[in-house]
Amino acid sequence: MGIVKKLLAALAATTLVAAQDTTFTQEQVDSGEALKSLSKQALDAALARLPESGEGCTRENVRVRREWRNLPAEMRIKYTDAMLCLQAAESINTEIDGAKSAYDDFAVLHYNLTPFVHNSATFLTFHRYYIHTLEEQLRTKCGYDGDFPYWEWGLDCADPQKSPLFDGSETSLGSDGEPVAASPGGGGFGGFPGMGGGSGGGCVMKGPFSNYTVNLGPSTVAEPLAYNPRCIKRNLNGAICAANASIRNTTDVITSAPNIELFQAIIQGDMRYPEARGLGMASHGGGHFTIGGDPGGDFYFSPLEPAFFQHHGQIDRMYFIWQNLDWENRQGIAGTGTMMNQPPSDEVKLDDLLDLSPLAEARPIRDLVDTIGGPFCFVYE
Ligand SMILES: *[C@@H]1O[C@H](CO)[C@@H](O)[C@H](O)[C@H]1NC(C)=O
Ligand SMILES: *[C@@H]1O[C@H](CO)[C@@H](O)[C@H](O)[C@H]1NC(C)=O
Ligand SMILES: *[C@@H]1O[C@H](CO)[C@@H](O)[C@H](O)[C@H]1NC(C)=O
Ligand SMILES: [Cu+2]
Repeated sequence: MGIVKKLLAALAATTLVAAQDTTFTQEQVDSGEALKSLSKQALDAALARLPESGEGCTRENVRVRREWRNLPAEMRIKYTDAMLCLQAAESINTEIDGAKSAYDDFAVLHYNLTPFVHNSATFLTFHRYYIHTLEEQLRTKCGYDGDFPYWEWGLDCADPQKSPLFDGSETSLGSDGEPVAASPGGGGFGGFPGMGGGSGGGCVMKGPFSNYTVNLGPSTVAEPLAYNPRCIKRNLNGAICAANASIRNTTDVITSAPNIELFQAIIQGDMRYPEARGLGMASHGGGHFTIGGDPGGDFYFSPLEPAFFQHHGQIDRMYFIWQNLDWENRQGIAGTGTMMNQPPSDEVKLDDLLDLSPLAEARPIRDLVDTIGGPFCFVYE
């Protein structure tokens, strides 16, 4: 080996070592360079656990989830077309008045499980399995053959209305809601008093979902599952995004959480933990209330907002990155089966079942902790 080649090899080796580093300067964090590095390290680590080819999930057939703006325009249109198709497909909840479509069935399931799958042991695995189930229906019922998109909120905090997700173009998920006077901060589920209002509040004006009818909810009415047709409202809020869903915030959650108990606490702002108590809505609520509106701001019915699945894609991506930065030690779960352990319930174990019937089969949670194991075969770019 020539001296130059030797030098280059030595350089490559040091770069590799440096790449495993999770300490960054503030500038690297705020520019997104740090998150890019963490994301790449996690992706490489996940791929390294896969066989090159053969049976099951491999490096050849693994699906790659991408940020919305990294999907080609025609793939984004295919995606929203498939969502519209699901919103027109038949419901299997024939006994439930408000469930008119296969898409509504997802809202019914989320409504029923909300008290058990938020601030509990199953928050991350439930939403992982839930999004995957929607993705499968988009493929099997509606012919979607593209990549599943997530939303990196932090790219859009400065001006959510100009976001490729919400600019109202045919390649977006539709526009902001029509501006209404004194729109309550956060909108939807109770609102959040004292918080600055968003820029919309009324019906979504333009884009693929401007004709979409929300069929059930909100959770604040006497019969939340009754048929209650209405427009989809949005109330985009860049201030909430900047306060809790910025690139820095996302990066900090990933680098600061030492174990699953604190990771899930910090990502949700679980008040029981001193480390999370000051975070308000934290990443999870921050992303939700950057969209806001009805049903987007409704704790129980937010999946009726199409962007829910890109928002929760980002939550799942954070989980994926965090796990794969230290895979050996990050396959566990923590907590009980009820929200904030109210009412008190048993510690959830990896062998316990997570039941998504009638939409997907009950699975041991053990099968759901790895995006390239059990029913899953995907990674995040
Ligand atoms: C919504 O419906 C109107 C009236 O039927 C139609 O002109 C318009 O193209 C539709 N918009 C979308 C985005 O589907
Ligand atoms: C989120 O990040 C912004 C800067 O992007 C910072 O001002 C804010 O304090 C952070 N919020 C939290 C909860 O750390
Ligand atoms: C955002 O995070 C801050 C802590 O920096 C917290 O005080 C505030 O309540 C959060 N805001 C929202 C809207 O959740
Ligand atoms: Cu949820």
